[in-house]
Amino acid sequence: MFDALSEKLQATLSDVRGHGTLTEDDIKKAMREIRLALLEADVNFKVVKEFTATVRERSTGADVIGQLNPGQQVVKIVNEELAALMGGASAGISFSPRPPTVVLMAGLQGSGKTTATAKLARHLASEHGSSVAVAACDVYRPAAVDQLVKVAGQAGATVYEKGTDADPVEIARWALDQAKMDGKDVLIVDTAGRLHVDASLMDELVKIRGAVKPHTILLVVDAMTGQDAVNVAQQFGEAVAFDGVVMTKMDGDARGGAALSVKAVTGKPILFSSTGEKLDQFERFHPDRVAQRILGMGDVLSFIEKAEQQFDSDQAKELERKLRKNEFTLEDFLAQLKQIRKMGPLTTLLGMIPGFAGQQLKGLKVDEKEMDRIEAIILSMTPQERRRPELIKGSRRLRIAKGSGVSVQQVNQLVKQFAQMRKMMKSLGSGRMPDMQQLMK
Ligand SMILES: Nc1nc2c(ncn2[C@@H]2O[C@H](COP(=O)(O)OP(=O)(O)O)[C@@H](O)[C@H]2O)c(=O)[nH]1
Ligand SMILES: [Mg+2]
Repeated sequence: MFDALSEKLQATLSDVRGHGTLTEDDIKKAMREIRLALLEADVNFKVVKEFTATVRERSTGADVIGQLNPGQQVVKIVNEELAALMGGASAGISFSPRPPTVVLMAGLQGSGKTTATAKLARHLASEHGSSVAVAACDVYRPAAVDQLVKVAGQAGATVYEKGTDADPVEIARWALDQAKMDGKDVLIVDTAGRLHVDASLMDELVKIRGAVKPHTILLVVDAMTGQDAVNVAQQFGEAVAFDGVVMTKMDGDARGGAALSVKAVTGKPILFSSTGEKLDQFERFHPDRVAQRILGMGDVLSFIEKAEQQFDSDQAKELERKLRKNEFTLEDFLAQLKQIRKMGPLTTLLGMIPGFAGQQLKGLKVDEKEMDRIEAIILSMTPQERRRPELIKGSRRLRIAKGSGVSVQQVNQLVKQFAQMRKMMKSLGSGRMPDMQQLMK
Protein backbone atom coordinates (compact mmCIF):
# COMPACT_ATOMS: atom_id res chain seq x y z
CA MET A 1 0.00 0.00 0.00
CA PHE A 2 0.92 3.66 -0.25
CA ASP A 3 2.68 2.77 -3.50
CA ALA A 4 1.50 5.65 -5.66
CA LEU A 5 1.83 8.14 -2.83
CA SER A 6 5.27 6.87 -2.04
CA GLU A 7 6.40 7.21 -5.62
CA LYS A 8 5.11 10.77 -5.98
CA LEU A 9 6.44 12.03 -2.67
CA GLN A 10 9.80 10.51 -3.42
CA ALA A 11 9.95 12.20 -6.80
CA THR A 12 9.02 15.57 -5.31
CA LEU A 13 11.41 15.30 -2.43
CA SER A 14 14.38 14.05 -4.38
CA ASP A 15 13.89 17.08 -6.56
CA VAL A 16 13.84 19.40 -3.56
CA ARG A 17 16.65 17.59 -1.77
CA GLY A 18 19.32 18.69 -4.19
CA HIS A 19 18.65 22.36 -3.58
CA GLY A 20 21.24 24.29 -1.62
CA THR A 21 18.77 27.13 -1.30
CA LEU A 22 15.02 27.01 -1.61
CA THR A 23 13.05 29.89 -3.03
CA GLU A 24 9.46 30.52 -2.12
CA ASP A 25 8.55 29.22 -5.57
CA ASP A 26 10.42 25.97 -5.00
CA ILE A 27 8.47 25.40 -1.81
CA LYS A 28 5.20 26.36 -3.44
CA LYS A 29 5.79 23.90 -6.23
CA ALA A 30 6.74 21.13 -3.83
CA MET A 31 3.68 21.76 -1.68
CA ARG A 32 1.46 21.64 -4.73
CA GLU A 33 2.88 18.27 -5.66
CA ILE A 34 2.56 16.95 -2.13
CA ARG A 35 -1.04 18.15 -1.96
CA LEU A 36 -1.89 16.39 -5.22
CA ALA A 37 -0.17 13.19 -4.15
CA LEU A 38 -2.11 13.11 -0.88
CA LEU A 39 -5.43 13.87 -2.54
CA GLU A 40 -4.83 11.12 -5.06
CA ALA A 41 -4.12 8.79 -2.16
CA ASP A 42 -7.67 9.60 -0.99
CA VAL A 43 -6.59 11.50 2.10
CA ASN A 44 -9.35 13.66 3.59
CA PHE A 45 -9.11 17.09 1.94
CA LYS A 46 -9.15 19.01 5.20
CA VAL A 47 -6.34 16.87 6.48
CA VAL A 48 -4.37 17.53 3.29
CA LYS A 49 -4.88 21.25 3.66
CA GLU A 50 -3.65 21.31 7.21
CA PHE A 51 -0.76 19.02 6.44
CA THR A 52 0.59 21.09 3.57
CA ALA A 53 0.08 24.31 5.54
CA THR A 54 2.16 22.95 8.40
CA VAL A 55 4.87 21.62 6.12
CA ARG A 56 4.98 24.89 4.19
CA GLU A 57 5.24 26.94 7.33
CA ARG A 58 8.01 24.81 8.75
CA SER A 59 9.85 24.68 5.43
CA THR A 60 9.76 28.38 4.72
CA GLY A 61 12.93 29.92 5.92
CA ALA A 62 14.58 26.52 6.26
CA ASP A 63 18.19 27.46 6.62
CA VAL A 64 21.44 25.63 6.38
CA ILE A 65 21.83 23.90 9.75
CA GLY A 66 25.11 22.17 10.28
CA GLN A 67 25.57 19.77 7.39
CA LEU A 68 21.96 19.93 6.30
CA ASN A 69 20.84 21.94 3.32
CA PRO A 70 17.32 23.38 3.16
CA GLY A 71 16.12 20.67 0.78
CA GLN A 72 17.19 17.94 3.17
CA GLN A 73 15.40 19.73 5.93
CA VAL A 74 12.20 19.71 3.93
CA VAL A 75 12.54 15.92 3.60
CA LYS A 76 12.93 15.72 7.34
CA ILE A 77 9.94 17.96 7.94
CA VAL A 78 7.71 15.91 5.61
CA ASN A 79 8.86 12.75 7.35
CA GLU A 80 8.11 14.14 10.79
CA GLU A 81 4.75 15.54 9.78
CA LEU A 82 3.71 12.29 8.09
CA ALA A 83 4.48 10.42 11.29
CA ALA A 84 2.68 13.03 13.38
CA LEU A 85 -0.30 12.80 11.05
CA MET A 86 -0.65 9.13 11.87
CA GLY A 87 -0.22 9.63 15.58
CA GLY A 88 3.48 10.19 16.23
CA ALA A 89 4.90 7.68 18.66
CA SER A 90 3.47 4.20 18.47
CA ALA A 91 1.03 3.30 21.19
CA GLY A 92 -0.17 -0.10 22.37
CA ILE A 93 -3.17 -1.16 24.37
CA SER A 94 -3.15 -0.27 28.03
CA PHE A 95 -3.13 -3.13 30.47
CA SER A 96 -5.10 -3.07 33.67
CA PRO A 97 -3.06 -3.29 36.86
CA ARG A 98 -5.64 -5.82 38.00
CA PRO A 99 -6.11 -8.53 35.36
CA PRO A 100 -7.97 -9.43 33.34
CA THR A 101 -7.47 -6.50 31.01
CA VAL A 102 -10.65 -6.25 28.94
CA VAL A 103 -10.50 -5.24 25.28
CA LEU A 104 -13.75 -4.56 23.46
CA MET A 105 -13.79 -4.94 19.69
CA ALA A 106 -16.27 -2.79 17.78
CA GLY A 107 -16.92 -2.10 14.13
CA LEU A 108 -19.17 -2.70 11.17
CA GLN A 109 -20.02 -6.14 9.85
CA GLY A 110 -17.24 -7.52 7.71
CA SER A 111 -14.69 -4.98 8.91
CA GLY A 112 -12.58 -7.81 10.31
CA LYS A 113 -13.45 -7.86 14.04
CA THR A 114 -13.51 -11.60 14.52
CA THR A 115 -10.30 -12.09 12.59
CA ALA A 116 -8.66 -9.22 14.48
CA THR A 117 -9.86 -10.67 17.81
CA ALA A 118 -7.98 -13.89 17.11
CA LYS A 119 -4.96 -12.03 15.75
CA LEU A 120 -4.78 -9.77 18.77
CA ALA A 121 -5.06 -12.80 21.05
CA ARG A 122 -2.13 -14.39 19.26
CA HIS A 123 -0.14 -11.14 19.32
CA LEU A 124 -0.64 -10.59 23.05
CA ALA A 125 0.25 -14.20 23.82
CA SER A 126 3.45 -14.11 21.80
CA GLU A 127 4.60 -10.52 22.49
CA HIS A 128 3.52 -10.18 26.11
CA GLY A 129 3.22 -13.81 27.19
CA SER A 130 -0.39 -13.14 28.16
CA SER A 131 -2.94 -15.87 28.66
CA VAL A 132 -5.87 -14.71 26.58
CA ALA A 133 -9.54 -15.57 26.41
CA VAL A 134 -12.11 -14.30 23.94
CA ALA A 135 -15.85 -13.86 24.35
CA ALA A 136 -18.25 -14.64 21.50
CA CYS A 137 -20.86 -11.89 21.66
CA ASP A 138 -21.95 -11.92 18.02
CA VAL A 139 -25.12 -13.99 18.36
CA TYR A 140 -26.87 -12.77 15.23
CA ARG A 141 -25.18 -14.94 12.66
CA PRO A 142 -24.98 -18.66 13.38
CA ALA A 143 -21.60 -18.95 11.74
CA ALA A 144 -20.10 -16.12 13.76
CA VAL A 145 -19.57 -18.16 16.92
CA ASP A 146 -18.11 -21.08 14.96
CA GLN A 147 -15.77 -18.72 13.16
CA LEU A 148 -14.46 -17.28 16.41
CA VAL A 149 -14.10 -20.74 17.96
CA LYS A 150 -12.03 -21.77 14.98
CA VAL A 151 -9.71 -18.79 14.58
CA ALA A 152 -9.28 -18.03 18.27
CA GLY A 153 -8.58 -21.72 18.81
CA GLN A 154 -5.83 -21.53 16.20
CA ALA A 155 -4.46 -18.55 18.06
CA GLY A 156 -4.30 -20.59 21.25
CA ALA A 157 -6.94 -18.54 23.08
CA THR A 158 -9.71 -19.89 25.30
CA VAL A 159 -13.15 -19.20 23.82
CA TYR A 160 -16.11 -18.38 26.06
CA GLU A 161 -19.31 -18.93 24.09
CA LYS A 162 -22.96 -19.70 24.76
CA GLY A 163 -24.08 -20.30 21.22
CA THR A 164 -26.48 -17.89 19.57
CA ASP A 165 -29.48 -18.04 21.90
CA ALA A 166 -28.07 -16.07 24.81
CA ASP A 167 -28.08 -12.32 25.20
CA PRO A 168 -24.77 -10.70 24.14
CA VAL A 169 -24.61 -8.51 27.24
CA GLU A 170 -25.11 -11.56 29.47
CA ILE A 171 -22.46 -13.49 27.57
CA ALA A 172 -20.00 -10.63 28.05
CA ARG A 173 -20.69 -10.43 31.78
CA TRP A 174 -20.42 -14.19 32.21
CA ALA A 175 -17.22 -14.33 30.15
CA LEU A 176 -15.62 -11.73 32.41
CA ASP A 177 -16.42 -13.84 35.47
CA GLN A 178 -14.98 -16.88 33.73
CA ALA A 179 -11.83 -15.00 32.79
CA LYS A 180 -11.38 -13.94 36.41
CA MET A 181 -11.88 -17.48 37.66
CA ASP A 182 -9.53 -18.88 35.06
CA GLY A 183 -6.89 -16.29 35.94
CA LYS A 184 -6.70 -14.90 32.39
CA ASP A 185 -4.54 -11.86 31.72
CA VAL A 186 -6.67 -10.56 28.90
CA LEU A 187 -10.27 -10.96 27.77
CA ILE A 188 -11.09 -9.81 24.23
CA VAL A 189 -14.77 -9.32 23.56
CA ASP A 190 -15.83 -9.88 19.95
CA THR A 191 -19.10 -8.17 19.13
CA ALA A 192 -21.62 -8.13 16.29
CA GLY A 193 -21.44 -5.50 13.63
CA ARG A 194 -24.13 -4.02 11.44
CA LEU A 195 -24.03 -2.91 7.86
CA HIS A 196 -24.22 0.71 8.97
CA VAL A 197 -23.68 2.59 12.17
CA ASP A 198 -27.15 2.48 13.72
CA ALA A 199 -28.83 3.04 17.06
CA SER A 200 -29.26 -0.64 17.92
CA LEU A 201 -25.58 -1.35 17.33
CA MET A 202 -24.51 1.56 19.51
CA ASP A 203 -27.04 0.64 22.16
CA GLU A 204 -25.72 -2.90 22.38
CA LEU A 205 -22.13 -1.72 22.54
CA VAL A 206 -22.93 0.71 25.32
CA LYS A 207 -24.59 -2.10 27.28
CA ILE A 208 -21.68 -4.47 26.78
CA ARG A 209 -19.30 -1.68 27.73
CA GLY A 210 -21.29 -1.16 30.93
CA ALA A 211 -21.18 -4.87 31.71
CA VAL A 212 -17.45 -5.47 31.25
CA LYS A 213 -15.92 -2.00 31.73
CA PRO A 214 -13.25 -2.44 29.04
CA HIS A 215 -9.81 -0.88 29.51
CA THR A 216 -9.48 -0.45 25.79
CA ILE A 217 -12.09 -0.18 23.08
CA LEU A 218 -10.69 -0.91 19.65
CA LEU A 219 -12.55 0.17 16.56
CA VAL A 220 -11.96 -2.13 13.62
CA VAL A 221 -12.18 -0.44 10.22
CA ASP A 222 -11.61 -1.70 6.71
CA ALA A 223 -8.87 0.28 4.94
CA MET A 224 -10.27 -0.69 1.56
CA THR A 225 -13.34 1.46 2.17
CA GLY A 226 -11.18 4.59 2.20
CA GLN A 227 -12.90 7.73 3.41
CA ASP A 228 -16.00 5.70 4.33
CA ALA A 229 -13.89 4.03 6.99
CA VAL A 230 -12.94 7.45 8.31
CA ASN A 231 -16.58 8.58 8.37
CA VAL A 232 -17.61 5.42 10.18
CA ALA A 233 -14.87 6.01 12.73
CA GLN A 234 -16.05 9.54 13.27
CA GLN A 235 -19.65 8.41 13.79
CA PHE A 236 -18.54 5.71 16.19
CA GLY A 237 -16.42 8.13 18.12
CA GLU A 238 -19.39 10.42 18.62
CA ALA A 239 -21.56 7.60 19.97
CA VAL A 240 -19.10 5.31 21.73
CA ALA A 241 -15.71 6.74 22.47
CA PHE A 242 -12.98 4.34 21.41
CA ASP A 243 -9.28 4.34 22.23
CA GLY A 244 -7.64 3.23 19.04
CA VAL A 245 -8.16 1.83 15.59
CA VAL A 246 -7.37 -1.55 14.09
CA MET A 247 -6.90 -0.87 10.40
CA THR A 248 -7.64 -4.08 8.48
CA LYS A 249 -7.22 -5.17 4.88
CA MET A 250 -4.29 -2.86 4.36
CA ASP A 251 -3.07 -5.49 1.89
CA GLY A 252 -5.99 -4.69 -0.39
CA ASP A 253 -5.69 -0.93 -0.15
CA ALA A 254 -3.27 0.58 -2.63
CA ARG A 255 -3.91 4.20 -1.68
CA GLY A 256 -3.77 4.47 2.07
CA GLY A 257 -6.19 7.37 2.51
CA ALA A 258 -7.97 5.93 5.53
CA ALA A 259 -4.72 5.12 7.30
CA LEU A 260 -3.45 8.65 6.71
CA SER A 261 -6.64 10.46 7.72
CA VAL A 262 -8.21 8.58 10.59
CA LYS A 263 -6.06 9.99 13.38
CA ALA A 264 -6.47 13.58 12.24
CA VAL A 265 -10.23 13.22 11.85
CA THR A 266 -11.06 11.20 14.98
CA GLY A 267 -8.18 12.09 17.26
CA LYS A 268 -7.53 8.37 17.84
CA PRO A 269 -4.44 6.62 16.52
CA ILE A 270 -4.17 3.37 14.65
CA LEU A 271 -2.83 0.86 17.14
CA PHE A 272 -2.70 -2.24 14.96
CA SER A 273 -2.70 -2.99 11.27
CA SER A 274 -3.84 -6.15 9.56
CA THR A 275 -2.42 -7.09 6.21
CA GLY A 276 -4.00 -10.42 5.29
CA GLU A 277 -6.22 -13.26 6.37
CA LYS A 278 -3.49 -15.25 8.11
CA LEU A 279 -3.19 -14.98 11.85
CA ASP A 280 0.31 -13.60 11.81
CA GLN A 281 -0.48 -10.86 9.29
CA PHE A 282 -1.07 -8.40 12.07
CA GLU A 283 1.23 -5.99 13.84
CA ARG A 284 1.56 -2.94 16.01
CA PHE A 285 1.25 0.19 13.93
CA HIS A 286 4.31 2.44 14.10
CA PRO A 287 3.58 5.81 12.49
CA ASP A 288 7.23 6.75 12.30
CA ARG A 289 8.22 3.54 10.54
CA VAL A 290 5.29 3.81 8.16
CA ALA A 291 6.24 7.41 7.35
CA GLN A 292 9.79 6.31 6.61
CA ARG A 293 8.54 3.50 4.44
CA ILE A 294 6.34 5.89 2.48
CA LEU A 295 9.25 8.23 1.87
CA GLY A 296 11.47 5.25 1.16
CA MET A 297 14.53 7.27 2.07
CA GLY A 298 15.98 5.27 4.89
CA ASP A 299 19.53 6.23 4.01
CA VAL A 300 18.79 9.92 3.55
CA LEU A 301 16.79 10.08 6.74
CA SER A 302 19.47 8.38 8.78
CA PHE A 303 22.05 10.75 7.32
CA ILE A 304 19.84 13.67 8.34
CA GLU A 305 19.45 12.24 11.81
CA LYS A 306 23.20 11.80 12.23
CA ALA A 307 23.98 15.27 10.95
CA GLU A 308 21.48 16.65 13.39
CA GLN A 309 22.86 14.75 16.32
CA GLN A 310 26.30 16.02 15.42
CA PHE A 311 24.97 19.54 15.24
CA ASP A 312 23.15 19.16 18.53
CA SER A 313 26.22 17.85 20.29
CA ASP A 314 28.38 20.68 18.89
CA GLN A 315 25.80 23.12 20.15
CA ALA A 316 25.60 21.44 23.52
CA LYS A 317 29.37 21.70 23.96
CA GLU A 318 29.33 25.36 23.09
CA LEU A 319 26.44 25.93 25.45
CA GLU A 320 28.24 24.21 28.26
CA ARG A 321 31.30 26.35 27.72
CA LYS A 322 29.16 29.49 27.85
CA LEU A 323 27.38 28.42 30.97
CA ARG A 324 30.67 27.79 32.71
CA LYS A 325 31.95 31.20 31.73
CA ASN A 326 28.66 32.89 32.46
CA GLU A 327 28.40 34.05 28.85
CA PHE A 328 24.93 32.66 28.35
CA THR A 329 22.77 35.30 26.67
CA LEU A 330 19.15 35.73 25.71
CA GLU A 331 20.23 34.84 22.21
CA ASP A 332 21.44 31.45 23.42
CA PHE A 333 18.27 31.09 25.40
CA LEU A 334 16.24 31.71 22.26
CA ALA A 335 18.28 29.14 20.36
CA GLN A 336 17.68 26.62 23.13
CA LEU A 337 13.99 27.34 23.13
CA LYS A 338 13.86 26.82 19.38
CA GLN A 339 15.87 23.66 19.65
CA ILE A 340 13.43 22.22 22.13
CA ARG A 341 10.36 23.30 20.21
CA LYS A 342 11.74 21.87 16.99
CA MET A 343 11.31 18.45 18.53
CA GLY A 344 7.57 18.91 18.80
CA PRO A 345 5.11 19.82 21.51
CA LEU A 346 6.70 19.28 24.89
CA THR A 347 3.90 17.17 26.24
CA THR A 348 4.25 14.79 23.29
CA LEU A 349 7.96 14.54 23.97
CA LEU A 350 7.41 13.74 27.60
CA GLY A 351 4.85 11.16 26.55
CA MET A 352 7.55 9.28 24.67
CA ILE A 353 9.61 8.77 27.77
CA PRO A 354 9.04 5.19 28.96
CA GLY A 355 7.14 5.08 32.21
CA PHE A 356 5.20 8.26 31.58
CA ALA A 357 1.64 7.10 31.05
CA GLY A 358 -0.75 9.57 29.44
CA GLN A 359 -2.52 9.98 32.77
CA GLN A 360 0.41 11.34 34.70
CA LEU A 361 1.06 13.95 32.07
CA LYS A 362 -2.23 15.73 32.41
CA GLY A 363 -1.12 18.04 35.19
CA LEU A 364 2.08 18.75 33.37
CA LYS A 365 1.10 21.03 30.55
CA VAL A 366 3.72 23.27 29.09
CA ASP A 367 2.10 26.43 27.91
CA GLU A 368 2.99 26.70 24.24
CA LYS A 369 1.55 30.21 24.11
CA GLU A 370 3.86 31.30 26.86
CA MET A 371 6.77 29.94 24.83
CA ASP A 372 5.51 31.88 21.81
CA ARG A 373 5.47 35.00 23.91
CA ILE A 374 8.99 34.52 25.18
CA GLU A 375 10.20 33.97 21.63
CA ALA A 376 8.41 37.09 20.43
CA ILE A 377 9.90 39.22 23.19
CA ILE A 378 13.44 38.06 22.54
CA LEU A 379 13.01 38.49 18.80
CA SER A 380 11.98 42.11 19.35
CA MET A 381 15.29 42.88 21.06
CA THR A 382 18.34 44.12 19.25
CA PRO A 383 21.25 41.66 19.13
CA GLN A 384 23.05 43.87 21.60
CA GLU A 385 20.16 43.73 24.03
CA ARG A 386 20.00 39.97 23.70
CA ARG A 387 23.64 39.72 24.61
CA ARG A 388 23.49 42.24 27.41
CA PRO A 389 19.98 42.17 28.89
CA GLU A 390 21.08 44.62 31.60
CA LEU A 391 20.79 47.34 28.92
CA ILE A 392 17.04 46.83 28.76
CA LYS A 393 15.63 49.77 30.63
CA GLY A 394 13.17 52.63 30.13
CA SER A 395 12.32 53.32 26.52
CA ARG A 396 13.95 50.10 25.37
CA ARG A 397 11.39 48.17 27.39
CA LEU A 398 8.53 50.04 25.82
CA ARG A 399 9.91 49.46 22.33
CA ILE A 400 10.32 45.73 22.92
CA ALA A 401 6.86 45.45 24.45
CA LYS A 402 5.32 47.21 21.49
CA GLY A 403 7.30 45.17 19.01
CA SER A 404 6.25 41.87 20.52
CA GLY A 405 2.70 42.83 21.43
CA VAL A 406 3.08 42.28 25.16
CA SER A 407 3.00 44.58 28.19
CA VAL A 408 6.06 46.30 29.63
CA GLN A 409 5.54 44.18 32.76
CA GLN A 410 5.89 41.05 30.73
CA VAL A 411 9.17 42.26 29.26
CA ASN A 412 10.35 43.14 32.76
CA GLN A 413 9.37 39.75 33.99
CA LEU A 414 11.33 37.94 31.32
CA VAL A 415 14.43 40.06 31.90
CA LYS A 416 14.18 39.50 35.62
CA GLN A 417 13.67 35.78 35.28
CA PHE A 418 16.56 35.55 32.89
CA ALA A 419 18.83 37.33 35.36
CA GLN A 420 17.78 34.90 38.07
CA MET A 421 18.33 32.00 35.78
CA ARG A 422 21.81 33.19 34.94
CA LYS A 423 22.65 33.51 38.58
CA MET A 424 21.32 30.08 39.25
CA MET A 425 23.32 28.58 36.42
CA LYS A 426 26.44 30.29 37.53
CA SER A 427 26.08 28.75 40.95
CA LEU A 428 25.48 25.38 39.38
CA GLY A 429 28.55 25.90 37.27
CA SER A 430 27.63 22.96 35.11
CA GLY A 431 26.07 22.39 31.73
CA ARG A 432 22.70 21.65 33.22
CA MET A 433 19.73 23.47 31.80
CA PRO A 434 17.44 25.18 34.28
CA ASP A 435 13.97 23.88 34.84
CA MET A 436 11.92 25.37 32.01
CA GLN A 437 8.69 24.85 33.90
CA GLN A 438 9.91 26.88 36.87
CA LEU A 439 11.14 29.57 34.60
CA MET A 440 7.83 30.04 32.89
CA LYS A 441 5.76 30.44 36.00
N1 LIG B 1 -7.22 -9.56 2.86
C1 LIG B 1 -7.59 -9.42 4.12
N2 LIG B 1 -8.74 -9.95 4.54
C2 LIG B 1 -9.10 -9.79 5.82
C3 LIG B 1 -8.30 -9.05 6.73
N3 LIG B 1 -8.94 -9.04 7.93
C4 LIG B 1 -10.07 -9.74 7.76
N4 LIG B 1 -10.19 -10.20 6.50
C5 LIG B 1 -11.28 -10.97 5.90
O1 LIG B 1 -12.45 -10.17 5.93
C6 LIG B 1 -13.60 -10.97 6.11
C7 LIG B 1 -14.43 -10.46 7.27
O2 LIG B 1 -13.71 -10.62 8.46
P1 LIG B 1 -14.41 -10.91 9.87
O3 LIG B 1 -13.33 -11.00 10.88
O4 LIG B 1 -15.34 -12.05 9.77
O5 LIG B 1 -15.23 -9.56 10.06
P2 LIG B 1 -16.31 -9.18 11.18
O6 LIG B 1 -17.65 -9.32 10.55
O7 LIG B 1 -16.03 -7.75 11.51
O8 LIG B 1 -16.11 -10.09 12.33
C8 LIG B 1 -13.10 -12.38 6.33
O9 LIG B 1 -13.19 -13.08 5.12
C9 LIG B 1 -11.64 -12.19 6.71
O10 LIG B 1 -10.84 -13.29 6.34
C10 LIG B 1 -7.07 -8.48 6.24
O11 LIG B 1 -6.32 -7.81 6.94
N5 LIG B 1 -6.78 -8.69 4.94
MG1 LIG C 1 -17.42 -11.27 13.36
